[in-house]
Formats: sequence, structure tokens, C-alpha cells
Amino acid sequence: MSFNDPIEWWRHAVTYQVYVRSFADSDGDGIGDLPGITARLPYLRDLGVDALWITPFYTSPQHDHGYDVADYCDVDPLFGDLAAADALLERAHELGLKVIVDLVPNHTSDQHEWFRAALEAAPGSPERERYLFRAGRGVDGELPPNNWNSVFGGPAWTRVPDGECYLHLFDSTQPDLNWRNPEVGEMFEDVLTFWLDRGVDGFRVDVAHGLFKVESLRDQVRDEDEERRVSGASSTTGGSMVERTLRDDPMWDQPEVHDVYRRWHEILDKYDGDRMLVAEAWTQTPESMARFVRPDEMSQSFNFSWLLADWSAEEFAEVITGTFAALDPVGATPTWVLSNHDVVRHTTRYGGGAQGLARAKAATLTMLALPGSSYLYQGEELGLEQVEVEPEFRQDPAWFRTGAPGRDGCRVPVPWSGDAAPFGFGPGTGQPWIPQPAEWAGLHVEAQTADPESTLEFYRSALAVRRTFALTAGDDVELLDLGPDVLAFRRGPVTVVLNCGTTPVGLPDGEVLMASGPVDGTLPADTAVWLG
Ligand code: TEU
Repeated sequence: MSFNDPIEWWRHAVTYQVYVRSFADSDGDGIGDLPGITARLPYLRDLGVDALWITPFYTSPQHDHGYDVADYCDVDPLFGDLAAADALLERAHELGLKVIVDLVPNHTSDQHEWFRAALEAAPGSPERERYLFRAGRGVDGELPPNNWNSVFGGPAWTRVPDGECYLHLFDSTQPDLNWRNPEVGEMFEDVLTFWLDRGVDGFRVDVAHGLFKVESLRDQVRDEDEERRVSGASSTTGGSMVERTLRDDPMWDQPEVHDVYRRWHEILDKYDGDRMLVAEAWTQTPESMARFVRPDEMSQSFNFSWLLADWSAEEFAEVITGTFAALDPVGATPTWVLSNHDVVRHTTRYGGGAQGLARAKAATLTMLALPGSSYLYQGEELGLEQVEVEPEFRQDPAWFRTGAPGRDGCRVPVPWSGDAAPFGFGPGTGQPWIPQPAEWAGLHVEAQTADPESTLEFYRSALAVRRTFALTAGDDVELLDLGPDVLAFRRGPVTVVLNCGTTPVGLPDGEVLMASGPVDGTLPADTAVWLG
């Protein structure tokens, strides 16, 4: 369990994810924007994070809140303009914060000039070759070209008036690009250069595992088809070999994608200051995640395994050993994440209420002690829970395609101050795009600041204490056996103990550096501690 490469800033960074439309609104239209972020940068500096990742703010019809990009080299007027982006970068750098922006290379918006040209052009034209247009099946081409489904529900194909269909692994307003066409790669190299020249420190690469599809676009073999299961893959997890049955994924994680990241690595290398790439790749195994972070590819890949694990000391231990086992051979540093804009907030995943919050803080404290880089999602430092959003306010394309509630509940605008909504999210009384719960009056930044019992002050303290050892404690993690419901490990001088059971457990010797809840001699249930 170690990695020995020279220390670039991102290897040990804590990065705070800003969901742009829900962080801070400068102009009172109820939607967050770039000047809003800039005004709140001192808050992030004081929180103690090293970097921020900002979700897409480019020109977009906002069918998937910016993950449907119409112009990769401009700012949507909702969020500001290029001058506002430059001002944000300049202020962040003045404050010592790095800035990671989102790059969406798997698909464009249907309003991108390329897709509009493709619709106007004929089947077989060069314009259509930038996307994945195919004839439908069936007598009149009325059936989709294959059986793939959209991640957001329903078929992954939409038919255009001349009868051809185009592929969209997400919403029908997000047509997938044809990465086998060199024009596509050239376009994105220009986009990278455009933002690198403006001073961004890195890119979070959306759907990094999706760019290439199996060339034949063959059907996916599904469990319910009972035709074939792809099995036999195995992996070292928790020290033992376990059999895994993998999904057949002809649309994801194709080997060709790695050439793209090798080229991008070379582009970033031409710039100063350790610019970085972090993959959002929902791969099926830690081993496939590790392929994205080979030395000549990306810097990091989000490690979603903890986020997908249940509240269980055993599962958490498997996540840690599995992660190191996969990354060690490629020499990459791990990343850790518990919440983001696509998943139910971890307070709520762990049961909500007082227990959910206690567990969320305990998990966060445990994560922050591990070597590598951690990602926080806006609002988790306030202990916010997932919100039940009324149907009339839901905007997630998954909601429109399937009727499932979707992801809006973790995207409710951040409460900053005051007695009533918008809780300082924007000026005046203009309401945010999703209503904030009234009880957030007691949870906002102002209410929690300087209260030693608050979640916010817990995060501030934890990040401050982390700084005292993050760079010096080394990268070796030794798991300790303190009983079946306890996750315990030693990293250099720091011992970390997390009690996932229901009764208090005894603590090893050591001074309490930081605890996620009250500790006196023993460690209560749902609590974690750092001992020095
Ligand atoms: O998400 C990619 C993705 O695969 C997710 O949709 C994921 O499978 C799902 O949310 C798990 O719950 C990225 C962005 O993070 C997401 O917000 C976008 O909607 C999506 O890409 C399309 O660009």
C-alpha cells in the first residue's frame, strides 16, 4: 500500500465540488453563477480545502444542467461570461485555491452547431459522421438499431424525420459523439488548450469511460436475456479472491479510450503547475478504474467504491484494501468521495436524522485520514440531507424520462444566512430554482459558524488537523483488528478508529486529535476518532 511519485498538489488535495447553479447567486435570478462563486471563495479558503471543481458553466440549453454543452469555449449567460470565468480563476489563485473545470466529451447538446448541421445534412454525410447515426431495425426502420438503454431510462436511440436514429446514452438532447472520427478528438484538444490557456488547474472528465463504443454497436447481452453472462472476472478484495459477475457493457469502458487520455496527458504536460485530469468513470472493478490512471494517462479517477458501500466496517475495509491493491501496480494515488451531485447525500444514505449525520461525519473523518485526495460535495459541510423535491420543481432528465424522482434532491441551493429562503443564496427575496426547506434556517453557514458543536466547525477543524499530517504521515495504511464492527487503521503516527457497531468499543492508547462526536475513554457507536 504505497505510492512514491513526486508530490504534485492534487495527490493530497481536498477538493470541494461546486454545483454551479446551486452554490451562490449574485444577480437574484434564483440560479447560482460564476460571480456568486467568486464572492464566496474566501469561505472555501477558510473551510480549508485546497481546490474547487466547478460543474459545467458553458453555453447550454440546460436540459441536464450544463452537461449538455452547446459551446465548449463560452460561458452560458445564466452563469456569467468569459470575463467572469477569468475573474474567478484570478481570485481563486490569489487565495491559493486551485480550480478544476468540468469537460463533457462523451456527448454534446443537440443545440451544438455540429448536431444542428448533422440534422440538416443527409444520411451518410460528414456532418452525421461526427455522431452515431444508424438506420433503424424492423421493416421500415421503426425499431432502434440496437437494444441499448439510456442511463436516464428508455431507449438510447431517437429517430429523426428522415428515418435515421442517433445514439444518446443519456438524454435525447445529449447526442453521443463518434470518437472514431478524428475531428472529434481534434475539437476537444482545442477545448483543453482554450481553458488551459485561461489558467485552469485541471479537468474533471465527465463519463470518461464512455467515449468509445464497441465498433459494431452490437446488442448488449442482458441478464434477463439469459443468453450469456460475462463471468469469471476476479479481483483481490479484502485479501481474498472473489468471483465477480460483470455486466456486458459494449457501450462503456472500451480500450480505445485510453489513447485519448494519453494524448491529453501530453497536452497538459506542456503547461506549468501540475495541471491534472480526474476521470469520472463508473467502471465495474477497481482494476478497470486503475487503467485510467496509468502513469501516462490521467492523474486521478473518482473512486466510487466507498460511496457505493453499505454502513459496514467490513465493507469499508474491503474498499480500502481493494483500492490500494488496484492502484499500487500503476503507482497512482487514491481518491475518496462520499457524495456528489448524482447520488443521494451520505447523511441520508446512512439513515438520515441524528444517526445519519453522526455516521456521515464519522465516515468523512475516516476518509479524510486516508492517503490521497478527497472530494467533498457542497452542503455536506453543513450536514444537509437529501431533500424531497416536489414534482413541479424537478428538473432531472431522468425524472422526465422515467418518472423516478431523480437527482434534484441533492442539488437544492446552499443556505448561507437569514431567517427565510433564499437564506442568502441570492440577494433579496427572489426564490431559488428549487425551494429550500424551512428548517435550513438553523443549518446555514451563518448559524453554524463559531458553534463548536456544528457540522461546519467539525469540517473546518478536521481539515485543519488533516493539514498537520496529510503530507508527512506517509502513504502506508495498516489495517488493525479491533473487532468485527470496527474499522481501524494506522497511517504513520495517526491511528483511525471507526465504530460501525451498536455498542461502545475500547480505544487504543493515544491522544485524541479529532473526533466526529463525543468520546470519553471509549468510542461510541457511529463515531470515528483520530488518535496521535
Ligand atoms: O454522470 C455520468 C453517469 O454515468 C451518471 O449518470 C451516473 O451513472 C449516475 O448518475 C449514477 O447515479 C455524469 C454527470 O455527473 C451527470 O450529472 C450527468 O447527468 C451525466 O454525466 C451526463 O453528462
